[in-house]
Amino acid sequence: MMSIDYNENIPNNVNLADDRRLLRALERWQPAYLKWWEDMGPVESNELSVYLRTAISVEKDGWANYGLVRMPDYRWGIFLAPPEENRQISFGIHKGEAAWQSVPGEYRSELRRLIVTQGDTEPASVEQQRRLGKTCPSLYDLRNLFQVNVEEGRHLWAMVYLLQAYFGRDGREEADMMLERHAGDIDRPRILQAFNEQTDDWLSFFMFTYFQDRDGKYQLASLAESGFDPLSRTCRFMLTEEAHHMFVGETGVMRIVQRTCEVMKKHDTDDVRKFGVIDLSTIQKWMNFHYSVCLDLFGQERSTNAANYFSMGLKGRYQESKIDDDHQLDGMVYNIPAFEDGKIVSLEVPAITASNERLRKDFTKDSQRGVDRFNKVIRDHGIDFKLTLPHEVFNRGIGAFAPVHATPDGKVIKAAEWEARKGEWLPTDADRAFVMSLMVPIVEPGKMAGWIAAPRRGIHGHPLEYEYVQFH
Ligand code: BYC
Ligand code: FE
Ligand code: FE
Repeated sequence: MMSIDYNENIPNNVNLADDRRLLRALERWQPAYLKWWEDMGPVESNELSVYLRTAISVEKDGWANYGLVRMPDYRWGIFLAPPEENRQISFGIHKGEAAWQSVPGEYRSELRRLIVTQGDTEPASVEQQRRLGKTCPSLYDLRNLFQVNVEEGRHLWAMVYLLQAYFGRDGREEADMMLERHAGDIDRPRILQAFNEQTDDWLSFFMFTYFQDRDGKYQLASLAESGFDPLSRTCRFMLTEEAHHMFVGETGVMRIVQRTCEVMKKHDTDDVRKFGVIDLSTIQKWMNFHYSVCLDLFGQERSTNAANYFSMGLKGRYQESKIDDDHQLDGMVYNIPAFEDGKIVSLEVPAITASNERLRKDFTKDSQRGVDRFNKVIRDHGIDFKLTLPHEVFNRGIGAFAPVHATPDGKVIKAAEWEARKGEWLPTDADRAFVMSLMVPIVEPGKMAGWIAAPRRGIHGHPLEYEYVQFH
């Protein structure tokens, strides 16, 4: 029998070599993962060599490792941020106690559920993006797509490590199921709805990495506060990768806006589809869709699950330690939006039940910052148009507004008007067909598709003309 040296194949800083039980579990899981990558990962990518960044350590220069890699040979590893000495639980009823180094028995199922939900999103995103490589706007973008994909694959490894190392048999079963649910599968869909949506064009990809990976940032940051120390350390390292995903999203949307504005100025019109670029109102529709779908990812405004996660010390608030309060929320209140008697109202509820809503607000503030930068590009071209995040009541599937129809500026409307007008606000089949019509692959080094501006600079000091992906 061929045995694989996992110390070679799975770079790690968790002493895998000393834990034979865990090694065997990962040994069983790895071929299934690779099979999943082949079946459900980036289509026809196995023979490509991609200029990838690989984490080789958690130290500052651990990211300095760049090189051409065949993606199936990517060294998916297990990295935890270095332990913080004498770390204490910083919130909830166990505040001040030593952080847990093993699973607290009484919270086992809640903890497992959080890890499974987090883990499920990672391969889901790879599945959603799997066809994009066929229509890349440039080699630079193709490389960035694949960089994001391999890192999401690694995030799955990170959660699978936690399940297999700390949850025994049911953890191993959950690890297997991560590869059995699939994005958009009717019978076995991914857990959260946004991870079942289609991401077939590059405008969707950039909106996804702008908004949906930002949900990732906020959820991971909350889990990084966890009293379960291995989860905290895992998430802290994952966050270093998340920053790049959001960079890809923000600069991607920015470059599309830039190109559209240039063409609008050149031809002095906002009717630019005929020039092969994406008009600003179409970009707005994509934004309306992706932002509203991502708001759903934060769960109900008022949630007993969230209250439990907080009081148990499993999932904190964003930057918990920087918040100036008792970190137990005794007697504290928080205002959440609600829908009562046909009107949007504000309800005061116990703060501990409102942490989903609070995190959603943090996300919205952060999302707005980049939108302001997109609008600056538009303004700098002397164009009178502003991209806006739709109102929180718009197009919601989870929470108080799920049963309500509303316009992007938050006016509640009847179902009939919604049906008649939703095509003004959300991508229609015709819009999707138009955007898809622009998606023709550009694979000549240094060349860009006509609907997107070139990035300011290349990757890791290389010029834009560098062959970031090599075809054999
Ligand atoms: N879709 O009490 P509630 C990322 C369910 S992204 C479907 O409010 P809770 C990434 C809910 O399960 C970050 N169902 O729920 C990004 C519950 O079901 P039960 C992912 C939903 O638990 C890009 C019921 O509705 N990480 O990493 O407070 C690329 C009541 O809801 C949804 C996490 O999400 C939904 N959207 O909040 C790659 C962190 N929302 O109990 C990767 C872990 C709710 O009635 N997850 N439901 O059967 C959590 O913290 C929580 O599960 C949630 C939901 C915040 C998601
Ligand atoms: Fe991720
Ligand atoms: Fe990500």
